[in-house]
Amino acid sequence: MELFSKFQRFKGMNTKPSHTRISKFLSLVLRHRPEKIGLKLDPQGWAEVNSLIEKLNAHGLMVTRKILEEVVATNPKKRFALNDDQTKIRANQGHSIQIDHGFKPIEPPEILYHGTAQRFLESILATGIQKRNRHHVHLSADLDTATNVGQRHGKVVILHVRALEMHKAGAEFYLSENGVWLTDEVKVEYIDY
Ligand code: HQG
Repeated sequence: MELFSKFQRFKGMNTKPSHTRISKFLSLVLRHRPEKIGLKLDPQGWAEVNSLIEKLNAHGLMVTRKILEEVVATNPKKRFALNDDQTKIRANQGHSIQIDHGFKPIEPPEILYHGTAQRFLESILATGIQKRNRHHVHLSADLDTATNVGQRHGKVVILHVRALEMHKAGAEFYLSENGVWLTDEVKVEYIDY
């Protein structure tokens, strides 16, 4: 048995995928390409848990309900949510497919932060912070989170966004379930750094 599992690892046929691998694949199918495994999302982005597990398994990612619940509960960025009766799952934010998040507009704090790479600075200071491939521009209430987000792209620079002033001038802000502040765009005049 042990030999068999070693052999499987050797062949790259890992029967017990890591939480990170499952999380990355969940991000792909719940945010971007549900059709990759034939999954259907409802207009609010929810998938049936039973159907998701069945389709993940059919595509070679061996996931049980218990493991799925662990991945949702322990995900460091709370990327996924289960509904109240645990029958449905969705990504909290970060979709590229069109879904109705049901986010309610809410007043932001005075300052929000955006971590980005220095190489983007010139372009951002010319055209503002744009949502690019996402549905919203992502902002953080704290510097640590903004730093982590920015570091993904290279040498980090933290931009200070005068969010409350933007809001008073008519911009909508939303707060996702995992604490990410979202808005449509940030114009240059609201950025300090
Ligand atoms: C930059 C992760 C040039 C923008 C994180 C960013 C976050 C511009 C990059 C979430 C620009 C887009 C989002 C302009 C914006 N010119 N560059 N005019 N406007 N940019 O990854 O905010 O792992 O799409 O500064 O934790 O880095 O997905 O956005 O550097 O919450 O759960 O274009 O992604 O969460 O990069 O990160 P991204 P982001 P997940």
